[in-house]
Amino acid sequence: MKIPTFLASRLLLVLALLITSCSNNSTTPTAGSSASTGSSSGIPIGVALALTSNVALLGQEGVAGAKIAEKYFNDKGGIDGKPIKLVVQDTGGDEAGTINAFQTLITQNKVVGIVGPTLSQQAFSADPIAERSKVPVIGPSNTAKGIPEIGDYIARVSAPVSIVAPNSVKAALKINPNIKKVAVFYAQNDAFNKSETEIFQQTVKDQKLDLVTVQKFLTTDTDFQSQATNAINLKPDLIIISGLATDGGNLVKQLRELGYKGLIIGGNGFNTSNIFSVCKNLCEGVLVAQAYSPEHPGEINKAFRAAYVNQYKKEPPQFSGQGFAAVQVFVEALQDLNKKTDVSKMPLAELRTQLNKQLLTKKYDTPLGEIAFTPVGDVIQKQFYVAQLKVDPNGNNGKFEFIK
Ligand code: 1QQ
Repeated sequence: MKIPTFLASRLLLVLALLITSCSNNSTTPTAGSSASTGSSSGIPIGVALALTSNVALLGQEGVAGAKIAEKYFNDKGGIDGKPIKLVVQDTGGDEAGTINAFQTLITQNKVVGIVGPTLSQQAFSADPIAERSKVPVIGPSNTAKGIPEIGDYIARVSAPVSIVAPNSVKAALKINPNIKKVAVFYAQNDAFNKSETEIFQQTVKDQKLDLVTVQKFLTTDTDFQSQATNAINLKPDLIIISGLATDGGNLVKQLRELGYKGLIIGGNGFNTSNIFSVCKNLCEGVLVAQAYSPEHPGEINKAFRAAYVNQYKKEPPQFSGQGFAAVQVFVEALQDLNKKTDVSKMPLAELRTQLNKQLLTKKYDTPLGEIAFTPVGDVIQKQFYVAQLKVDPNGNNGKFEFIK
């Protein structure tokens, strides 16, 4: 069929008008107005953490804490009667998956802010996307140097390696004042582990100890025989490992199997009870510094701990405490904003910007204790702890025992 030219151009015009009216949604989007979340289901807060891959051992604990916070604050009335709704996107263990998760949360789920990602390695590539889109991010477990400095919209509730890591070296020296020779291991393909090992190595020097060797590995490694043998030959009294749960746990196991008897410190990547399934009873005695203690006094930690124990039948781990605190920061900042303007009616872009400003100005009474933020968005926290892994002889049950 031949269409006359004037008709064809009319048709094209109608088509063009149709397309623009569809894409330029005439109402400005507000929090919770997206089709996927729906205003009736609550103000959407994004969670971008690792639910799959080797990093899931760490990421799932963050999600568990965030979900307890969602229920806790909604039971208390949410944002002046309006509930919040967590939108969880799995990042997997790498950067590409994290970028995807961030993009989906920002453009499709239209979240007001993002809790995530799990690793600093992922944060360095995905946070700049949120920064460019002006979406506030709260890192629940990113501890490498330089995270808050990624941009104005990036903050964290996870205290940096420079503050947390030295505590475990001091605890090791208390247990064994005769430590002289120290061997350090780190995963060289991960931003957090590279950052953490710098602090550990500096602490060793500051304590006037002898750093006898620095051994490198990859977070994907399973065989550590050559590095472990190299270190053991130098007869260290203390071994310090910066790795993630699976590689770090396997390294501990192989060091013990090769006969190393001295103290071992694991960095923040060891901070999950999932480590027990990797090194079983050979995890016994490993020291790990903590930014959370289940024993922390105060109502909110009591409620968080009770909810966690009730659901998981064990004490809450640090990453769950931090996941809770990250959601709490968004909720309480939203509550404050809502006193001035109804946040559910605010245009989304404006709400994201206001929320980002608001959250940096407050103090929060969290399960981690009282926290606040520096102007650049780093957490200010007062109390830190050191725990020692305790495993029953058959290696099936383990726990983090806090050192007094
Ligand atoms: C980081 C970390 C990890 C161990 C968190 C799971 O501290 O990547 O910054």
